[in-house]
Amino acid sequence: MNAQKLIDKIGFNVIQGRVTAEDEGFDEGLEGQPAVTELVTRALEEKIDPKKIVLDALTASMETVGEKFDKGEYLIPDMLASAECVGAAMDILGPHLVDAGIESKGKIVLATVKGDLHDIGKNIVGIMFKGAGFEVTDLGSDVSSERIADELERTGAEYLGLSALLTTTMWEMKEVIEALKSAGIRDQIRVLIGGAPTSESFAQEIGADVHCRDAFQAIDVLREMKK
Ligand code: B1M
Repeated sequence: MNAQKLIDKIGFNVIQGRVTAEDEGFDEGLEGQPAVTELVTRALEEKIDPKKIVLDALTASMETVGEKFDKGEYLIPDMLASAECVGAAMDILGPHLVDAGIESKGKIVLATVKGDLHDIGKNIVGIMFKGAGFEVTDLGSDVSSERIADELERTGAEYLGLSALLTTTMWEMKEVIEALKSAGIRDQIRVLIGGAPTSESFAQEIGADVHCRDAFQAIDVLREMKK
């Protein structure tokens, strides 16, 4: 199978919510056919760039899942099944995204903001940061601004990565920045933000340091900041 076909097949199976060959999937008649786990393993064996798998297969297919949810074709459990596929794929891909030295390159706290349960993108970012040698404290999702400020003080981290996927919760990022100001630590922390509804202009508007389009750009940004 050529590389593009394999990428397309991985994406198709994420949309179908099929982690392994035993899974039925959204459509009928797929049971027994290779699914995300088998296909991602094969893609690595065939030396397909893990970055291509993350962006062109996993991220792109989650866009389609979102569109299907918008149109009412998919319900919450269908989105969750696809989310599980991305998690399973990242378990396999994680070690292949590592280029770490032994020495820590710095500390970063990561969180999806309060009211927001979307954690797939943030988890990918976390895997990438760890792989690049940063010490990551991942606070999970639905995290309050107070807790984020406390954890930054506790860990002494110099970077904060915030994620939001909802147009309603993205404004929580501003609350976090205000909380850092109140705690008197804003000047010591570089704030990176990401998530589908966020943008460069939004980052400027709320006083964040930088917007990251995806996990790979986030790594470039962090490395650039270290120089
Ligand atoms: Co929801 N959801 N969801 N959802 N969901 C979206 C976001 C939505 C766009 C779908 C749609 O309608 N088209 C829509 C938001 C609409 C809006 O706000 N305008 C939506 C909605 C409406 C909802 C609910 C309100 C549905 C409901 O209950 N009626 C509800 C809200 C729950 C809540 O949070 N309070 C809800 C729930 C869920 C599930 C729980 C079922 C599930 C999440 C499971 C999970 O995360 N564990 C889910 C999912 C899976 C999605 C979609 C389909 C996929 C999101 C995703 O994982 N994308 C999503 C549709 C979409 O995004 N197109 C959708 C893949 C991921 C790799 O990309 O997260 O963008 P992303 O991360 C990228 C970059 O953005 C960047 O790097 C990542 C990797 O490259 N990045 C960062 C992200 N964070 C970063 C942080 C950084 C740097 C870069 O810091 C340094």
